[in-house]
Amino acid sequence: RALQQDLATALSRNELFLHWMPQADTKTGEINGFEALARWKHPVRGVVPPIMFIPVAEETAAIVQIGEWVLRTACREGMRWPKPGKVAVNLSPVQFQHGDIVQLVHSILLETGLPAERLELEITEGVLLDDLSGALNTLRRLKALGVQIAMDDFGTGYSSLSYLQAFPFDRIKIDASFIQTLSTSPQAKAIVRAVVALGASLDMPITAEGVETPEQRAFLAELNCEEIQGYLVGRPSPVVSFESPFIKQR
Ligand code: G
Ligand code: G
Ligand code: MN
Ligand code: NA
Repeated sequence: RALQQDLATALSRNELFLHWMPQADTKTGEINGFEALARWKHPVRGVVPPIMFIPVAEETAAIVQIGEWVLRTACREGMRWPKPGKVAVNLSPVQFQHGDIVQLVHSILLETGLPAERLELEITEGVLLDDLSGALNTLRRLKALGVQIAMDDFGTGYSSLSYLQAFPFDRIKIDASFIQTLSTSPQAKAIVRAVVALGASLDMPITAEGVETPEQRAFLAELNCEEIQGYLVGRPSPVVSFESPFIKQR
């Protein structure tokens, strides 16, 4: 059977669940919040990673329902955390084209009781590609709800700089590929340094993704990069823990 057909029934069969990936203050190590990552427990194939099913869901527009489920479930679970951390949720460009994403976010915040300022929506440049003015209008209305908007995967696509000029993002997430080559690539070092400086001048805090080593963290702390995410902070997990791997518990 095709993945596509199975995906159509995945939601009604309760096969989707969330993993959470912690995001920490680079210097103090304090856990600021978690990114929701969709997982699909396929009855035959086992857990299918999102890089395999999100693109399929986007082609069939199943992502609209799946995205709604992720948003609602993330906000609900976030309300039950032991601390009121940031709830970061990925939005697909397709969710911007179908239905009213602003109305959806608004109603899910009301329904779950999650304070708007705890929700951070991560968008990629794909959102801005074919209808820039429409997308900017939607982003402004989302921001008016009080939610935070982050530019995800920064540095990997096309004309990201013009998007930073066009919209006041609350955060920039530097793509993991730059962090993972820091130790071997002087170019990556220069790019990360420049992006962190850019974020500081634009008043957009930076999250570095894919941080795996203490050396990478030290480099980022030196640059005053605000936040880190990656295996060094914690792996994606179904349960959240606010215990920092950097702060000695006593
Ligand atoms: O968890 P993993 O690193 O395998 O996720 C791969 C990518 O899949 C992530 O970088 C993220 O952009 C995307 N992804 C994960 N969950 C969601 C989701 O709920 N919605 C969307 N649109 N993308 C997601
Ligand atoms: O939204 P985005 O596509 O950036 O989702 C982040 C994904 O990147 C997660 O699903 C996770 O699997 C992956 N990732 C995050 N941090 C690390 C890391 O430190 N090392 C590796 N290898 N993968 C990571
Ligand atoms: Mn993301
Ligand atoms: Na990313």
